[in-house]
Amino acid sequence: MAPADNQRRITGHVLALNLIFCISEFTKTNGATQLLPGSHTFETLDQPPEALKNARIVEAPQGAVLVFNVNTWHGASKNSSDQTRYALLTPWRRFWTRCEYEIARIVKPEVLTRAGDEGKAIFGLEAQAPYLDHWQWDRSTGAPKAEWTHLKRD
Ligand SMILES: O=C(O)CCC(=O)C(=O)O
Repeated sequence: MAPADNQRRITGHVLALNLIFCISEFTKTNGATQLLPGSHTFETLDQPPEALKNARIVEAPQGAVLVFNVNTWHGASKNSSDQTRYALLTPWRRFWTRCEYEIARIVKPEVLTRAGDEGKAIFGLEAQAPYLDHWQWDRSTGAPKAEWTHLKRD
C-alpha cells in the first residue's frame, strides 16, 4: 500500500477481477484456490478473528473459471495430494492500477523485439498508468504523446 492510503483499502468499487481457469479439477486437497467470502469489503488488513474459519476452498470441475473481486482475500490452499494443480490466471485490472508484476517493466528487451509489432500490446506497455492527463497520453504506446515526450518518466 502507498503511504497515502493510510492502511485503508479501496473497497468502494472494483479495482480488478481475478480470473482463474481450472486447467485441473479444483478439489479440497489439491491446492485449489481458497477465498474468504465478504472480505472484499474489509477496509483494513487486520484479520478478523473468524476469518480463517470462514475461508472456503473452491471445488470446481476442469474447465471452470473462477471470477472474483481481487479485493477478496484469497490464495492457494494446501496441496496434500500427490498431483500438481494446474491453473491459468488472467487478471483483469483497471488500466490505471499497477499490477503485482509490472510486466511492461520486467520483460526482457529481446523478448519484446521477438514479439514484434504486437509485443507492446501483449505485454501491456500501453497499460502503464498515465501520469499525465489523458489528452497528453498515447495509450497505444503507453507513453506521452510526441509533444509531451519531454515529460516521459523512466
Ligand atoms: O493459486 C491460486 O489458486 C490463487 C493464486 C492467486 O490468485 C494469486 O496469486 O493472486
